[in-house]
Amino acid sequence: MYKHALSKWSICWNADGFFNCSCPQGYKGRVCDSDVDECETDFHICDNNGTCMNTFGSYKCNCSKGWIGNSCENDVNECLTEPCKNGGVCFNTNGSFYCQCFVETGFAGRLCENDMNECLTSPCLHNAICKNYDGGFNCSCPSGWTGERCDVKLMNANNRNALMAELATIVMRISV
Ligand SMILES: [Ca+2]
Ligand SMILES: [Ca+2]
Repeated sequence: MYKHALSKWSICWNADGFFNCSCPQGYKGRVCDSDVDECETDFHICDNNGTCMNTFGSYKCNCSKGWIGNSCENDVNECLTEPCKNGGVCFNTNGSFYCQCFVETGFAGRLCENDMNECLTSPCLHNAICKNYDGGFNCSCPSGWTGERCDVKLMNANNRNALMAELATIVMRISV
């Protein structure tokens, strides 16, 4: 038995006029005192684009983002760290994750971290002025209009009468 620096043992035996050793994994050479450079082998040591680093008697994998494990074979569940902001829902995927943002919250972006500028879609009607803020927007309605998007006509005596006349016409049309 031959003892290695890393507490691994190789088995050596005598034969007629020579001896042989069976080396433990990671070592090579007549007396198993040389390192095997695992990174130079064709065998894919580090999965998922991990970078192989040779060490004496072994090797290490520096995993690319989203992967973990000795050979970078395991997916990181990023959702455990709750990366999605502002009520976004996290979905774990192999090697990555994504956030589903909800339009109603007024936030978008990879982590639902960016305020959506709703004013860019001209949500306010009747030439109302749109003002964007974090997580929402509001419309400053011109006179005669109200509602979240200035889509509701304010009633005054004149247009109330006009509406009644219009309704009367419709009722007459239906009843004929
Ligand atoms: Ca090695
Ligand atoms: Ca993942």
